[in-house]
Amino acid sequence: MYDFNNLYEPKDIREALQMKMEYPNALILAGGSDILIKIRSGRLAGCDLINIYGLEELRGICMEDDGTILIRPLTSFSHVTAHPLIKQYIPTLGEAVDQIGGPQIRNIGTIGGNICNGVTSADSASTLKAFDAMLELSSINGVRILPYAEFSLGPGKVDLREGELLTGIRITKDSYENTYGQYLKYSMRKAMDIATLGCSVNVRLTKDKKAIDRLRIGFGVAAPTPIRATTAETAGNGHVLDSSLLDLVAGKACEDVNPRTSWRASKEFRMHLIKELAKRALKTSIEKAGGKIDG
Ligand SMILES: Cc1cc2nc3c(=O)[nH]c(=O)nc-3n(C[C@@H](O)[C@@H](O)[C@H](O)COP(=O)(O)OP(=O)(O)OC[C@H]3O[C@@H](n4cnc5c(N)ncnc54)[C@H](O)[C@@H]3O)c2cc1C
Repeated sequence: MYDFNNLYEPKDIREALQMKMEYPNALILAGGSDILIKIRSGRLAGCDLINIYGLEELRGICMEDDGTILIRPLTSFSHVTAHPLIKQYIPTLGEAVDQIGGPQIRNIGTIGGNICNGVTSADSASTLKAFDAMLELSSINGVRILPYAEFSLGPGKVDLREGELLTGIRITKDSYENTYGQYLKYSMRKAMDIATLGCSVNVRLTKDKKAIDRLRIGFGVAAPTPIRATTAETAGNGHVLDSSLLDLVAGKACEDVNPRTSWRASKEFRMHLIKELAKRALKTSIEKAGGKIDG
C-alpha cells in the first residue's frame, strides 16, 4: 500500500516547474526506486507527488556543439551504460552505474534520482564528481548552473531550491578528453548491495606517457557526502610514473576523507579500503591510458 495524497502528472517541463512552484512540498517522482520505498515504509506517508517520469524531454544523452556531453536526468542507468557517447568518451561512468542494484533497478532507476537523493553511496556520484559534472537546475524563474561539487550539502541533503528540478548533467570536453578512468566498488555482496566504499579515478598522462598530467579522484562513503580527494590529486599531478606514486596518492587520500563506522564496516576498515581502492583504481587508469609504473 502506497500512502500518498495527491499525484500531479505534468505534460511537459514547463507544467512540471509550475507545479513544483505551486506545490512546494510535493515530492518529485522519477523512477521511484528510492521514493516509493520510503512511502511504502511510512517515512513519507501522506505526501504529494509530481510525477515527471513520462517527460521525454528530460531523457537521453547528446553532445553539444562544443563537445560537452549532456545527460538528461531521467536517463536510466542501463541507457547510460549502453549509450555510444558514454562508451566512447566516458566509459568509467557507464561502468560505474552498471554496478548498481540488479537489472530491474538499472532499468527503472535514473541518474538524476541517484544524485538528487543526496546519499554518499550513490554509485554515479564519485565518477560525476571526478569528471567535474555541472548541474542544470531549472525553476519557473530560470536556470541555475551549479558545479556538482557544490550540490551536496550533507547526508541526504542537496542544494535544490524552492521550485527547482534537476534538468541536465553536463561534462565538458576538457574534462573527459584524453582521460582514462576506473571506478571500483567494494560491497559486502557482489550484486544488489550498496557500496561500503566507492572510488573513481581518472588520469590524463603527459604526451610521453611518463608522468601524470592531471589526476582526479572521487570517493563515495568516505565522508558524509560524495567527495573529491583534492590533496591526493595535487600530490599526483605532475608526478612521474614511479613506484612511489601509488603509495603517495593513497596516503594523501587519507587526509581528504572522513569515513564513519556503520553496521557495514568500521571506520578503520573503510580507511584501509580508501588506500587500497585508490591505489588499484589509479594503477588501472594509468594502464588504460597507455602508461606503466616504473616502465
Ligand atoms: C533494490 C535496490 C538496490 C539498489 N542498489 C543501488 C546501488 O547498488 N547503488 C546505488 O547507487 N543505488 C542503488 N539503489 C538506489 C537507486 O535505485 C536510486 O538512487 C535511483 O538512482 C534513484 O532514481 P529514481 O529515478 O528511482 O529516483 P526516485 O526514487 O524517483 O527519486 C529519488 C529522489 O530524487 C528526487 N528527484 C528525482 N529526480 C529528480 C529531478 N530530476 N529533479 C529533482 N529531484 C529529483 C526525488 O524527489 C527523490 O527525492 C538501489 C535501490 C533499490 C530499490
